[in-house]
Amino acid sequence: MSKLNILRYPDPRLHTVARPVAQVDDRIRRLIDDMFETMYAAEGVGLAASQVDVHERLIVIDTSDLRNEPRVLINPEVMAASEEQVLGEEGCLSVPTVYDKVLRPSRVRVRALDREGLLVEFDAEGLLAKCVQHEMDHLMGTVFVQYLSQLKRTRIKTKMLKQARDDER
Ligand code: GNR
Ligand code: NI
Repeated sequence: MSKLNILRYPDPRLHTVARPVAQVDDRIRRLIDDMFETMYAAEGVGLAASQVDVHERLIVIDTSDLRNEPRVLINPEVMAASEEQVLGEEGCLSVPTVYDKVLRPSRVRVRALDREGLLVEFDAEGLLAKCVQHEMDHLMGTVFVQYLSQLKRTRIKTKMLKQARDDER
């Protein structure tokens, strides 16, 4: 297994639209293992393949407290979303140190393939619902800061570019 490099906003590659996974094979399962290693090392609750510069529709998630409930979503689809929306705090491993509120449906029904290529369908609410929607946005090339005001986004870009410069020293 290997830990992968996570792209940082405003890297333009984060805005690539991912294509469906054609075949759930050993190559995809190796990528899944590497993504879990990367996500757990970074202490995130989810990671989209887009964030590690692989533009295929694949997400790993673990929203459990004990970090022992890995969940794989391949070619995920939202089958239904609640009318009710909630404002929830979000963060992103591609935008470290930035947290802000985003308005999203409070519950979603999701259909996807698992690591064996089998169809799974489940209802998500709370942190899992936020996380699934946040990760599916990544697959569409959207980073949560795009929902914030232009002023906030400009400030975030400046902060990220400064952080990247400081990291190089
Ligand atoms: O670790 C993460 N926490 C989080 C908190 C609220 C809503 C979404 C997330 S996902 C994020 C990891 C990440 O960047 N996934 O793309
Ligand atoms: Ni993210």
